[in-house]
Formats: sequence, structure tokens, C-alpha cells
Amino acid sequence: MELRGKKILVVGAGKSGISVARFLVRRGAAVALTDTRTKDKFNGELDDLIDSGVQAVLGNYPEVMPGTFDMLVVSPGVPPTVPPVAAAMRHGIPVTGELELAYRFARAPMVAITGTNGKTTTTALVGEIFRAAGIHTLVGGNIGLPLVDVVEGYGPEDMIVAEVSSFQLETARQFRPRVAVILNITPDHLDRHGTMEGYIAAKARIFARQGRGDITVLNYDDPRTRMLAEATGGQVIFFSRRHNLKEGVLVLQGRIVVRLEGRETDIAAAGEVAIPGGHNLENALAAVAAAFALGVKPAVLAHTLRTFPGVAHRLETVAVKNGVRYVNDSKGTNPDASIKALEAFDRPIVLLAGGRNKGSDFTELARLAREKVRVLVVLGECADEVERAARQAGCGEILRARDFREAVLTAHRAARPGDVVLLSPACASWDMFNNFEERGDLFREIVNSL
Ligand code: UMA
Repeated sequence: MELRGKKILVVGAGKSGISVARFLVRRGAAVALTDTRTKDKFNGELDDLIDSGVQAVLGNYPEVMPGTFDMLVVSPGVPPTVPPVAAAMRHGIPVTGELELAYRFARAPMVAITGTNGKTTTTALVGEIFRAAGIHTLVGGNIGLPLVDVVEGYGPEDMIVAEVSSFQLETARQFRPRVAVILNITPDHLDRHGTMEGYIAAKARIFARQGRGDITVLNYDDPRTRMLAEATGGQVIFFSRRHNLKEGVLVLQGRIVVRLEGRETDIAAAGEVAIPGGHNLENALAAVAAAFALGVKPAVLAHTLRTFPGVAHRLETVAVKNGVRYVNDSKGTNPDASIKALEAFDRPIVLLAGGRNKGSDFTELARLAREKVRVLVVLGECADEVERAARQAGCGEILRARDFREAVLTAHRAARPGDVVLLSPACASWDMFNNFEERGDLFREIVNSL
């Protein structure tokens, strides 16, 4: 892909857009960067880009007409319906995204991982496995490190492990990872994708270009991902924690086993997997499938499963105080993720939930909360909605908080020794924070100051 001299508009000046703009400047493109945020909201973050010749159009979008730009690179969080993107599509100007761009410049083989939940943990785990195998490995993507920043530093002997989101996949065209993993698909981001079909179609783009020699890892236990086996051109490897598959990665009498091409390979006991919960066992099975298929030895797999501690903001134990365990699951940004978090514990839970609703329904979460949650502290923009669902489900004690700090302190006061105080909001953080990391960091900070 030749970028030198091309007029390129980058839409969205967040993490992804800023990295893309830098990349394009390095490659000699004439770059414009636009964002609905006004200049005063950036704290000088764009200064070096502007100094290097990037034209910043802030507070409103520039008009996109035939001839004004050769290409648009759209940030994942920017929907394709915004005026500049819609105009580009109308005028036949190519529209791409950071994932596709990075892919075009990647020289190392890639394992790409998506799914509604667990993709960050699985990506980090797969990365850890390759590193433990002595391979120079880049771990990036939706996990928080834009691939364009670093992709050029990895050669054919190395490995790229990328977390990819449905947003990023929307603009994927030639993207063809060596291994594509879909962990699970449950309702999320419906405000963006419109329908469940639209969301599944976006996820399926991960393997749309796969063919001979490529591998598609799918969850057999999830009917939505099992069905996708028919749609891929890659070799399917299923994983399952419930079924005795003839071929695939499965749990057999408490042990993780790989059954492929008529051979059975024992990896480790399921109980030895260090990350907690049944959903994390699924993540571990998916990771084993991807890494085993690329030749990683069973001993390396076993060692990493036993030692990998998990990811920050994802069922992360931040402290144990007076017998109360404080768990930061700020990345639980949809009801399904929070359901999995509740299921991971068999002790009474004080749950902090609420934030910005992304179009989800809280009924199922509330039903489980009635059984597992002793005290529910609701917070954020959709506190009313969460509270209503909880009352309808018959949850016990429900408390309200005015702000985040008060919510954590309320949970702390309500907790008894033996309880888990769990921040798993089932909602996005954008009503109070820039991102879920800030929310989780503040939780950790408040807990540590108790
Ligand atoms: N903006 C506009 N117009 C819009 C919407 C946004 O101008 O219509 C601007 C905002 O003002 C802001 C910028 O776009 O300045 C934000 O862009 P973005 O939302 O794409 O976010 P980035 O900071 O670039 O981060 C993105 C991913 N964010 C999203 O997909 C929402 C990050 O994933 C990712 O880590 C990062 O790129 C690097 O690849 C986060 C995420 O929440 C973790 N992902 C979702 C998820 O995991 O469920 C998909």
C-alpha cells in the first residue's frame, strides 16, 4: 500500500487515530485529523502532530468531496454513519481502519482474537504462551496498544497476537490472520451494529479472507460461534468444556486434552488454570487451540496456564482487607460479562453496577444477582434502569450513590468478612470516565486508601 503523497483524513483523534496519524506521517502521507472534540479538550496531545504538518480539524468535521481526500481512516469508536464517512462512501473514496492498515504492513504471522467477552484475557494469555516459547511476540490491538505503532518491528520469525473488536472488523477488507479465534457471541454493541445479525456479521469478518493453511478456532459450546464453522475457508478447530469432541480441544475427566488428526495430547488439569471461573477455562482452551496449532509444545502451554495471573480490570483482585476481597472487573462493560464475573465467585457479593448503558437489557443479570448478590450498589447514568431490573427480579438490599467514590465507600461499609466487593458495572464507563481503565484505576486507588 503506497501512502506517500496521499491525502488522508483520519476520523477520531483518540488512541487509535493519533497512532494512525503518526504512522501516516512517517510514511509520507498528507494527513488531516478530525474529531468532534474541540481543541481545548486535548491538553496538547496533538501538538507534536500539528508540528509535523498534520492539519487538525477539531470541533467539527471537514467536508468530504470527490478529490479532497484519497482515503479515510476511521477510528473504531466512530460509526460509519457520521457525515465524513458517509460522504466518502457515497463518493467512492476508500474507507479503512487501523487494523486493516496495520495488517497491510505486518510481516509476522498473526493470531487474531475476538468475542464478546474474554478477548483481552485470551489475547494476553496467548501472547504469554508465545513469549514463554521463546518467540518475539507483539501483543496489541483493541487491548490498548494500536498495532500501527509497532507492527513494523516484527519480522516473519516473530508473532503478532491481536485483540480485535467488531468495530475494527467493520473496516477490515484484506485482513487475513493465520489464526482467527472467536470466543463467544452474546448481545453487545447493538447500538452500533443495529441487530444481532449485524453484530455476528462484523465478528465473522475476522475469517472472511481465510483459506487453505489458515485456522479458525471456534467455541463449540456457543451455538452462534459453532454455526460459523460453515462460513470459514480456514481449518476449524473447535474447543469445548462441555462436549466430548472427536476433534478439538476439550476437557476430559478434568484434564485439558487436544485431539487432532487422530492423536490425543494431554496438556494440564483444568483445575490448574490460574485464572478463575468457568469462562476463563474456555479462554484457556481457546488459547491452547491457537498456540498448539502453531506448534507450541504441551509443556510450555501447561506452564503458562498454571502461572498466568490474568489481566488488570478483569476479575483483578486489588486487595483483601478485613477478610473482604476487593475485585476490579471494570472491563465488565455489558451484562454478560458481569454475569460471568458473578458466576466466578461462590461467596456473598457486594456488587457495584451501572454506568452508560450500550443498549443492553439487565433482566438476566438481575436474576442472577438475586441469588449471588447480598448488596447491590447502583451508580451512573443508568442507575434507575439497573435498580428497576433488580427490584423486578426481587434483589435484596439496593443502595444508591451520587458519585463513584461514594459508591465504593458505600460498598465497603456494606461488606462483611468473607464477602467479595465486586466492581463489574455491566455498562460502559463513558458517563463518568474516559475509559474503563480510569474507572478501574480509581476503584483500586480508593480501595487501597481505605
Ligand atoms: N469521536 C468522533 N466522532 C464520533 C465518535 C468519536 O470524533 O462519532 C472521537 C472522540 O471524540 C474521541 C475519539 O473519536 O476523541 C475516540 O476514538 P475511539 O472511540 O475509536 O477510541 P480510541 O481512543 O481510538 O480507542 C480505540 C478503541 N475504542 C473503541 O473501540 C471504542 C479501544 O478499545 C482500543 O484499545 C484503541 O482504539 C486501540 O486500538 C476500547 C474499547 O472499548 C478498549 N473497545 C470496545 C470493546 O472492547 O468492547 C470495542
